[in-house]
Amino acid sequence: MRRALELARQAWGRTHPNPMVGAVITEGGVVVAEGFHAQVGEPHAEVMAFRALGRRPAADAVLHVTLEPCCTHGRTPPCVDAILAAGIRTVVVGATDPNPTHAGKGLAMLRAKGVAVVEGVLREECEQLNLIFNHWITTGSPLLALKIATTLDGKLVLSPGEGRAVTGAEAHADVHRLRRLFPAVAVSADTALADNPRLTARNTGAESCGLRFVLDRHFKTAGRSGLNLFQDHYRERTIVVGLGSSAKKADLSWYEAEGIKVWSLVGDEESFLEVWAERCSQEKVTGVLIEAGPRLAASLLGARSVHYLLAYVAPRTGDSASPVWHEGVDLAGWAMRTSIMGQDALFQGFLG
Ligand code: AOF
Ligand code: ZN
Repeated sequence: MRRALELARQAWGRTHPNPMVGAVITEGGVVVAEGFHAQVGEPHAEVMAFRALGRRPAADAVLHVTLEPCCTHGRTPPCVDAILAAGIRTVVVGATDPNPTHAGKGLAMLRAKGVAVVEGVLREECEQLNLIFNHWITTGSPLLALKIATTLDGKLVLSPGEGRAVTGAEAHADVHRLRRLFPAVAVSADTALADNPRLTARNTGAESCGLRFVLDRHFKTAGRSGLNLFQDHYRERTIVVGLGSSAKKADLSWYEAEGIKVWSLVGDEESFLEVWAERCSQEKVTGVLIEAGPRLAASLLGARSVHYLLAYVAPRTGDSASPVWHEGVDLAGWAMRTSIMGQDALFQGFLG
């Protein structure tokens, strides 16, 4: 199952709206074939493994798959049929498919045909792998994930002159991994203007870029042709989202002339994020990673408008004094060791 998970991850961020799935066939405990689901419309992981095997499986062959095999005709035929046709008698499964049209039915069908089914192997990892799919397929709306990087004293901004990055190299790489995973990334207009981000994934491998939302209620990015989001070679993936009621004609025609997409929403300040999420649902955007600055983060958390939180915490202090810390203390320079203890992060080390 570990190997099947590795295989599934080879399609990291490329299977939307489908899940990532990996499959391994063993005979006598030895791996004889592997497969994974590469992208929507392509064969499922199980079928890829059967193809890789290229012959009838041995009588003792076991299929290991990270997600329950499907039992309905979607864009591709049911995997349960392929498994039965191949004569596989034992199937080991990681997670149950949360898709309501499957949701345990595939497992029941296999058992009804006398196939031995072992479920829940590395279940947590197999479920976590598809957190976007799991939300999308059960709600029909995008998983809104908020990413924040704060200092130990909860600030999102460092003291002037300390540079922009709050967290270190590993956390930074992790954010790029997430950008690769999510079909879309969002920032506020304030962040777009202040940081001029690119929002592409580029830490390892080839650069990739999903949809890039600029949450800009009053279209204040109009005319800012110097922004990377408006001028790099992924600019057709940038969408400026604002309120139609506060849109000036001149502003909207500027975006149009520049060839930048605009979603001019019907709503008000209060319903803005909700209406945006609804539009995402219509456009089949299954998940959005929101890289928020202080104001957007506070409003999203306050209104509980996001489903998932990624909070990176750095061992240093922010731009103003806290009850405990002076501003601008950098513990990272003091050889801190970080450990995760249940839900808490521990920073320990000698203060140099
Ligand atoms: C599997 N193996 O590798 C995947 C599964 O439209 P389709 O035919 O691609 O079916 C999509 C649904 O099938 C998807 O919503 C999910 O429930 C399941 N995905 N199932 O047995 C796979 N990708
Ligand atoms: Zn399938």
